[in-house]
Amino acid sequence: MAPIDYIERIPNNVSLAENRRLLRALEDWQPKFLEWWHDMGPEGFQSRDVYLRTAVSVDARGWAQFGYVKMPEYRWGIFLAEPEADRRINFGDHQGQPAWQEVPGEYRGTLRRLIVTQGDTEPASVEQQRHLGRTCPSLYDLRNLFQVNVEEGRHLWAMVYLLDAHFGRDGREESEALLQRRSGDHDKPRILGAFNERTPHWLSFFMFCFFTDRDGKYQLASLAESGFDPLSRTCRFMLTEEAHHMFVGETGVGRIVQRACELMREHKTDDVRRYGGIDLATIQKYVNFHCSVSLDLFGSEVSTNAANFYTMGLKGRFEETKKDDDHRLKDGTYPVIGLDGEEIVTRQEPALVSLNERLRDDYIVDCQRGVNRWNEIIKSHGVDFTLTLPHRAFRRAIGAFAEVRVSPDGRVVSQAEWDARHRDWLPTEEDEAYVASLMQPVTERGKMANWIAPPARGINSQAEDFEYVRLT
Ligand code: BYC
Repeated sequence: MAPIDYIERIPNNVSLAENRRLLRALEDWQPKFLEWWHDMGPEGFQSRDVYLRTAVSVDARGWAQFGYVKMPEYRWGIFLAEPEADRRINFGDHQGQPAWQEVPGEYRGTLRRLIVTQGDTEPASVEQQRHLGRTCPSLYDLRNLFQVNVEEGRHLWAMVYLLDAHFGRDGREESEALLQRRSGDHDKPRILGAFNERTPHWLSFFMFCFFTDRDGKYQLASLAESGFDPLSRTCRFMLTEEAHHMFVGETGVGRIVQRACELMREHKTDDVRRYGGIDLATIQKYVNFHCSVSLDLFGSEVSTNAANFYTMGLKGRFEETKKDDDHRLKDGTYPVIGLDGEEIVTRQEPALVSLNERLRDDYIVDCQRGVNRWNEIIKSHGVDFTLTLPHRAFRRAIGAFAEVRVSPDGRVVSQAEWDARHRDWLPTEEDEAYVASLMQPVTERGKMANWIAPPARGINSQAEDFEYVRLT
């Protein structure tokens, strides 16, 4: 077990005190991070006590210590999972060689770009969610939002550590740039598409946590396989925190679905908007939107970038070491969907260039499991409605389907049909205005907004009326 040193200004389990140069670089970055947090982090609430979980060690039990913390005083730090003795590179051209403890010179630029792309998403999500506190449906949800936010902040620290520790001056410049780009900014946007979208209300927040954080899970799991050991250990620890974010998303949407069903039964109608609920048809449109945006985050179906990341030993497959093949993939093929004129067809492509699509497959299976659980809730209320994931080609901006219009059930459609139907498939301005109209803050202990059911249990087994955020 590696205890975390909380005596240092930057809590860590990487013996920071012994590395004066790195310590100086991070101490130089810390006030800039705090400035960014004040400017771009959660609006309001910065001086409030929030019941947060803080990591105190990186073993199975130690990363969950609960207590009241003011967000700017959260102990953001640098925690790597325990090293594995004699770890090897498990795939690609360097398979079998000892894992790298230092950046391999020939892959420096590629590795840096991967770390920067990952790092950029973390502050981006905090920026996207910064106004949500004002309209929280309950203190329970407000606390969960802030937990997610501080942990995304810590994930930024995790990537900045790698940049500062291993990439010298370039790394320090990239660390600064991570604080300078802004989600949705015309001139200096965040790197990946989904992180420039708005998260204007809590329905989109829960969908983001379900769909977009789950991309985080799959990308981090692939980077956790990296032959560059510090990246692997960093991502392994980040994954423990990521699980809570997906829990927030899945249970958040599940509670909205539950409330819709309750209102449908109570009032014997599908039109729960009349009673202040979010109807299932509207929820389906948000599923379509957030799923398609998140599918883009896996990149093109056929990608030489992905092949190179793999061959170089920098980014593996999901659960690489559990797979029973040669871990080089020079000969195999993989089924990838693409376009043949107006038809969507499956082709066998070389396995190496198909790695983005393979990861997207793993992701879709995982999303479907969550959607099935939402459908169980619907079924348990005797309601005849099934939520579905949109076809993977629906509304894509990256990859083979970027130039065509595809319906949620996977038909290539004409522009005329798209124009006639897209309002049935995606949230309209009216839907947005309706959902926004529901966003009135509820901050009394134990109370819940009318459009969402209460959680099944409290955080850390706290009572229903627990004061998760002290507002006075
Ligand atoms: N938007 O070969 P291609 C998370 C670019 S989420 C904009 O298709 P590649 C989190 C691409 O960069 C996880 N641009 O794709 C969740 C490339 O640019 P260049 C984040 C895009 O490179 C919630 C070009 O298009 N982590 O942690 O195989 C809250 C052609 O690229 C997009 C990572 O993503 C897009 N969607 O794969 C908080 C892991 N997609 O080279 C946090 C690191 C592609 O032509 N990143 N492009 O300039 C990667 O592994 C890869 O960069 C990608 C793209 C999977 C993203």
